Amino acid sequence: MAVKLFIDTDIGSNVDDAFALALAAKLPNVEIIGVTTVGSMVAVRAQLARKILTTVGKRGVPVSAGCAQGLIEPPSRHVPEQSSVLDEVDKLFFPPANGVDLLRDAIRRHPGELIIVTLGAMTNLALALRTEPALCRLIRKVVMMAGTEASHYAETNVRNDPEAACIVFNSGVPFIMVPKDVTQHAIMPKELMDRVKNSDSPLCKLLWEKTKIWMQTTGASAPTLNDPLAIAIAVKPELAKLERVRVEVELHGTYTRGHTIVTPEPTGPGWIVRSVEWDKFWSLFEEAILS
Ligand SMILES: [Ca+2]
Repeated sequence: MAVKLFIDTDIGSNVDDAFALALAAKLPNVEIIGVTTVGSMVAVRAQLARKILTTVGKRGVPVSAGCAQGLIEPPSRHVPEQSSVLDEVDKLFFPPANGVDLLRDAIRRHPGELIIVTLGAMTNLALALRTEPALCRLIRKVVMMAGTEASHYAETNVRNDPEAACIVFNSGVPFIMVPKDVTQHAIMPKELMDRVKNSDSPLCKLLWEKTKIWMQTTGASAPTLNDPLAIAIAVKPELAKLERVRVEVELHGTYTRGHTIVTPEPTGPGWIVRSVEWDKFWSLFEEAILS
C-alpha cells in the first residue's frame, strides 16, 4: 500500500524544497495527498509547488496557499527568488487560500494513515491542531525538517515560528525531528549535480534551472538537501537511526528564541534522527530524480 504524504513547504527560497517535492512525486509507492505552502508570498510558492507537480504529471494533487506569517512573528517581505522560473501559464494557477482547511480535511479523510512532512515553519499544522486538537490522534506521524540540538544558532524553520513549533512538539502527535545537525551533511555530490545538469528530462531541467538561481543568490557551490532527507526518512524510516525524545522550544530569550532543547526520554512523544545511512539515501534520491 502506498505511503500517504501531505507536504507543507516554503518552496521558492532554498532550492532543497523543490528537490524534496520532486523526490516525493517520483518515489514509487508514495501518494501525495496534498501540498500547502507557508512563509511569505504563499500564493507564488503554491505556483512553484504546482509547477514541480505538473512537470512530473501529477497535476491532480491539490495545492493550497497556507499562512503567510507566523503566529506572532511579523510578516516577512521576502520574495522567493525562484519565482523567476514561473511562466505565464504557471501564473494562471490561482491557488485556493485554504491551506489549513486542506490539511485538516486530508487528516480526517485518511485517519491513521497520513504522514505530514513539514519543510518550513510549522504554522499551518499548528493552526490545524489548535483549532481541532482531536486531529492529533488521526495523524500517523509528523516528520519535520526542523531544529538543531548541538548548534548555538536557532534553525530557520523553528526560528520563523517558534510558537508553532512549540504547539506541534507538545501536541501529542508522534513525530520524527530531522534536525539541521544531521541534514547539513546532505551536500549534493558534484557527480550527481552533473547528472541532473546533463539530463534531458523536463524535471531535471527545471531543477537545474532552480539550482543555478539558488547558487547565484547564495554563492554556494552545491545544494544541501535538508528537505529531501526529511521526505526520504518519512517514506523509509529505516534509513535513519532514531532516538526517542521530548523537544522543547525556547520562546523568549534575546539571543536564544527558537532554540530547540532535545531531551532523551524513553516514553517521549517523538524521535530525533541521530544518523543516516547516507549511501542508501543518495541511491534512493538519484534513482527517483533521474528516472
Ligand atoms: Ca524548506
